[in-house]
Amino acid sequence: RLADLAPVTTDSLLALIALCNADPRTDKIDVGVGVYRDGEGSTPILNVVKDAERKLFETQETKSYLGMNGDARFTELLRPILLGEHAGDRAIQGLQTPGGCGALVLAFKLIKAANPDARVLVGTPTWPNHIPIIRGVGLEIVEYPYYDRDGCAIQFDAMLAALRSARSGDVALLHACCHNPTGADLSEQQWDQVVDAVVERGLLPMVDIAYQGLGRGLDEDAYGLRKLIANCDEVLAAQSCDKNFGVYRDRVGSLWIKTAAEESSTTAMKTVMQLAREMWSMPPDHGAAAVRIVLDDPATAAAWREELAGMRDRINSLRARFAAADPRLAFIADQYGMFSMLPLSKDQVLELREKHAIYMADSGRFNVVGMSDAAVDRFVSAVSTVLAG
Ligand code: PLP
Ligand code: TYF
Repeated sequence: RLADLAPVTTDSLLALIALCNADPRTDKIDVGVGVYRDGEGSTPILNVVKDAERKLFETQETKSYLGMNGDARFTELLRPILLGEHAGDRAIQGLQTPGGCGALVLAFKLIKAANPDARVLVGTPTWPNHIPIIRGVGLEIVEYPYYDRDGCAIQFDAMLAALRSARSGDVALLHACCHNPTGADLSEQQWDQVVDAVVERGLLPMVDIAYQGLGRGLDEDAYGLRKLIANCDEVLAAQSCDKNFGVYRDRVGSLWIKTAAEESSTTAMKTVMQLAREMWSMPPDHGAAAVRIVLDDPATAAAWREELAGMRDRINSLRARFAAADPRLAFIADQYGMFSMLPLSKDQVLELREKHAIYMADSGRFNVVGMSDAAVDRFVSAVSTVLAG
């Protein structure tokens, strides 16, 4: 019976939003969930997106069905942004999905359909949502060491050794940039070695790219993905526009598949559409339509790149500010994207919550761009106090 269902552990990041909302203290700081906040501490809609939505409202003539791959022009316009020099390769095909999450589920379902015995190699730590998504699809997970939180460093040799000892056909889940939850990204040189290991072992690379443009830049953040594409016959990429267009709740993303030939990619695409049909049939239109309108005009596309650079610059300037404020936070300046991980015990995280009204994940992960400019000093001083205690 439904009444006999076992209790579930909820998404701890989403639970943290509710916990912080319920705190009556007016100076509370929410550095839990990953949304960009500006100097005033709010998450505004990008100007280009607001304008595109107005245009959409005024010009859209129908809401009849688009078809299973969603807005094909949206994926076509994303192609050069994501793929760079590989944009013309028709053995790489993409389709619109409900957010990066939709792309991840589809990708793992596709893997399960092609090779039910494939194991997924997942760096530790990774984005907590990866685990239930992979398990939900029924694939086995094998962890590889990625980041030593207390040493504030990537465990690169151990990572490489783990990839080199994997089974041919295993899947290597890799974060393209702005690693969530650590902010610790591979250097280009390290990417080159990872690509070599993936090729040598015959692994299937599965790239999660949810923050393109928020780290070093649009092209720089796609370095690893493009290098994999250049060297591997088969590559999967789950892409999200939710962060770099600030359209989180509209659920905008895409899945990209490369196989050795256009024909087999088309078959893989058809398989993926069949899988989508079993879940949501077609992705929601609104957010992707707004993104398409922005990218379809060179002037608004350039304006988006500027707004994106503004978000990136704010992230990096806050990183520099944390690093300058306390030598124990110096590592934050060498990392990218919205997150870094503080070497705090769970008790220290709770102390920040209870004594200082600062809400971060139990893991010590915090959103570096989660607070207003005015709150930075209070945040740093609370963290320094707790670290010293
Ligand atoms: N992958 C990573 C690493 C993320 O941090 C996120 C964040 O939401 C996603 C995928 C999914 O993105 P979306 O919100 O578009 O589903
Ligand atoms: O890690 C984060 O905070 C973002 C947002 O189920 C997020 O990626 C968190 C949980 C979730 C979906 C998105």
